[in-house]
Amino acid sequence: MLTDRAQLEIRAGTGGNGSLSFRREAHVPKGGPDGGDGGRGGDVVLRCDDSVRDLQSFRRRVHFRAENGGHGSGSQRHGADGEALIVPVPPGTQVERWDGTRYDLVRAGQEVTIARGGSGGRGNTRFKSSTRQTPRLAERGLPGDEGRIELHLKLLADVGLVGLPNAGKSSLLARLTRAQPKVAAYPFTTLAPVLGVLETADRQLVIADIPGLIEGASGGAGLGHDFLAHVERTRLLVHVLDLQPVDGSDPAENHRVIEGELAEHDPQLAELPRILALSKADLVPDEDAEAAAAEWAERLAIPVVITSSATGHGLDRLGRELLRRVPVAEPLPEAAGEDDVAEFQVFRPAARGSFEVERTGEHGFRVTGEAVDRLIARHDLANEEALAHVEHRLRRMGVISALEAIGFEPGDDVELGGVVFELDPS
Ligand SMILES: Nc1nc2c(ncn2[C@@H]2O[C@H](COP(=O)(O)OP(=O)(O)OP(=O)(O)O)[C@@H](O)[C@H]2O)c(=O)[nH]1
Ligand SMILES: [Mg+2]
Repeated sequence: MLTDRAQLEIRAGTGGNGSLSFRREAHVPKGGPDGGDGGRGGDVVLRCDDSVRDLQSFRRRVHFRAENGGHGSGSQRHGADGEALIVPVPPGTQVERWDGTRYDLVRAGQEVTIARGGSGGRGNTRFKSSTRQTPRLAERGLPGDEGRIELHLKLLADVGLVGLPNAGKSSLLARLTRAQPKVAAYPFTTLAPVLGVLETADRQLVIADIPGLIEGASGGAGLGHDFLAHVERTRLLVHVLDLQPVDGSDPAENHRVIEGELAEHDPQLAELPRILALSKADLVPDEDAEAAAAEWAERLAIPVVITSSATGHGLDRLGRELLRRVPVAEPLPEAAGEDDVAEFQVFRPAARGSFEVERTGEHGFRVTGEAVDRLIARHDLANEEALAHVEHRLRRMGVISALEAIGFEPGDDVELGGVVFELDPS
């Protein structure tokens, strides 16, 4: 059986810290700064891989973390970039990211960078200037993207077997492919779709055995909606119709019920090409089966195949019809980028430089905004020089004057990036 939903916890690598270091040479008491930059944290990438058929492996493992960037060190050595973590997912996987962005991974080779690694911090070498010969500050690396993603596998089958419960769908799949779905003499034996592959020398056709549909499925009866969602992406349907149902129901009425539910769920399903497979032919006299087939062929003007999973009658012909009528899939176009994959535009955070200031008490203020948060995350505020640098940057960004405009005075408490500290810009 196929697991068709999974939730994963994703975390891209944190960037490495920049290094605070000075050259040491025998004859120079104190050399210039030589701290290298931290490396970038690794990305987490989802890759569509057709050797993966389902989401089963995500039952055992839900945490996926990419490598952190290495820290910078003296002698201007940069930290190594963290390696990306590649997570293979089966074709047909729909992904929803924590921010609501959705991706469709349909064909082998498609990739999506689902979480970007954090950038590395700059080493103190980069802070050297004519007025600052011995910078005693270096940046910290930033955390990478992190969050929960949901995977939803809509089976990517070429052919869907549809019909009422007990019609003989699983039996047909077992005869046409190497799949071994459960078969039993009662309805609702198959509770989740099962895939099988019909193989020939030069082609593979994926066939999905869809659990039995019932009247009202399109309105949600049974597990109707879930099952019908699986049918959506097939390219051909085999309607499996029992020639002589044990419950004594009328095949024509049964046929009408299934077709009605398909059309009700999605009018496009009504447009999919079809083959009618009359099942369990071994249970009725040959001439009755022939007569029924002729009648259906005239009524529907689609191929009608008389089959028996018990004797194997008609199965070769059914296989040939499937191969003939399902078009060969086009190969993945070259250089397919992420743009081909994203169903929706990536959600963009507010402009980088923007921030908001607010008063939280008589001598308390709060500043929020992405750029400010990043600035704070970058620096060790216990380090005097780093703090002075941060204050300088806040002033340049206009944060200090915005604070002053709402009554801030040097020495007041200010919360920046979630940290409260006394701000005394000189
Ligand atoms: N005699 C005979 N019995 C068959 C044939 N095909 C299926 N059956 C029987 O019909 C019953 C139902 O078969 P399944 O293949 O499980 O039917 P299904 O359509 O998958 O049923 P659900 O999974 O419940 O929707 C079983 O008892 C099968 O042995 C056939 O060609 N000849
Ligand atoms: Mg079944």
